[in-house]
Amino acid sequence: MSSTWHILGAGSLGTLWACRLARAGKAVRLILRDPQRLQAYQQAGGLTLVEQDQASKYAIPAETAESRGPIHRLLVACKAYDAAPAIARLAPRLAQEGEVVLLQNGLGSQDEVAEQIPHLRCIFASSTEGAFREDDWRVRFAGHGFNWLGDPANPATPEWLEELHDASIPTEWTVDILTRLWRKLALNCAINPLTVLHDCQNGGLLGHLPEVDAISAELARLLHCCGQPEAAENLDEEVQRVIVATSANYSSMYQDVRAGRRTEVHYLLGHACRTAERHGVEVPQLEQLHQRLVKNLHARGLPSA
Ligand code: NAD
Ligand code: KPL
Repeated sequence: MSSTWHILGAGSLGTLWACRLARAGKAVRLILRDPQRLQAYQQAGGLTLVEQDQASKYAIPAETAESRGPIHRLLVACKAYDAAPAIARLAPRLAQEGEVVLLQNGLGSQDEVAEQIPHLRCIFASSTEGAFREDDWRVRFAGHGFNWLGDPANPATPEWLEELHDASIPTEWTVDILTRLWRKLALNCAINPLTVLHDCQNGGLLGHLPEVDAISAELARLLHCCGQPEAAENLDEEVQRVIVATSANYSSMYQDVRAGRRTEVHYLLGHACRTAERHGVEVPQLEQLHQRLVKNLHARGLPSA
C-alpha cells in the first residue's frame, strides 16, 4: 500500500501538516480545489511555512481531485462544511483499504464523510495547534499545541503514527476521541457565539458570567444525557479558565465573522442543538443562543449552516 500522504486543502492546517511531513522526507501530495488554484500554486512554486519569523518554502507536488491514481492515505484539511462535498469528488480515487484522517473542528462532518465511504477507515482528529494564512500559499505557525487522533469504530493504532512523530507533529492516539471532540465543542459553544453577540474579545465575557455559566450548565447536562459524562466534568470551571487564559484573543468564530467568512456554527452550536433534540433533552439557553447567532449572521449576509 502506498505511503504517500495526500492532503486535501492547502489552507492553514493543511499547510502546517504538509510542510512538516515534507521536511521530514515523507511523500506528500496536495489536492487543490480546481485547475486555476493548481496553476496559481505552480506559479508560486510551493508552500511557505513561517515559524518564529523564519520562513521556509517547500515545493510539494500538487494535483486536483480529478487527477489520476489511487489514494491510500488522505488527510482532509478543509473546513467542516467542505469535507463531505470534497470526499464525494474524491471517492472514485479512494483505495479499498485506504485511511482518511479528518482534521475538522466540531462534530457532524466526520459522520457525513464516513457515511459516504463506509468501506474506508475514518480517523478523527482534535487539534489545539494554531496556524493562520498570511497570504496565498503562506502560513504562519502561531500556536504550539497538540493533536489527538482516534477511531471511534476501531481502537487499533495505525501503523503510520510514528511518521507523525518523525515529522515533529505532536500527536497521541486516543480511544476517547469523541470525548475530546465533545469537550472542545462545548468550550467553543460556551465562548465563541457570545463573543460574536457581545462583539468582544474572549476576556469581555468576564462581564457576562451569569450568561456564560447558564450556557455551560446546560451544555454539561446535555453531555451527561448523550453519553459523554467525562466531557462534562468541571466544564464551567474550564470555560472560565479558558476565558481568562485567552482574554486578549478574539475567538475563531469572531474572527471569521469579522472577516466576512462562513463560520462552522452548523458543526458546533448547531450540532449541540440537534443532538439535544435527538435525545429529547430540553436546552432553552442553547436554543436561544443559536437563534440569536443565526439572526446575527443573517444580518451580516453570512450563512448559518
Ligand atoms: P482554511 O480555510 O485555512 O483552509 C481550508 C482549505 O481547504 C482552503 O484552502 C480551501 O480552499 C480548501 N478546500 C476546501 N474545499 C476543498 C476541496 N474540495 N478541495 C481542495 N481544497 C479545498 O481552514 P483551516 O483554518 O486550516 O481549518 C481547517 C479545519 O481545522 C477547520 O475545521 C478548523 O476549525 C480546524 N482547526 C483549525 C485550526 C487553525 O489554527 N487554523 C486549529 C484547530 C482546528
Ligand atoms: O478554541 C477557541 C476558539 O477561538 O475557537 C477558544 C476561544 C479557545 C475556545 O472557544
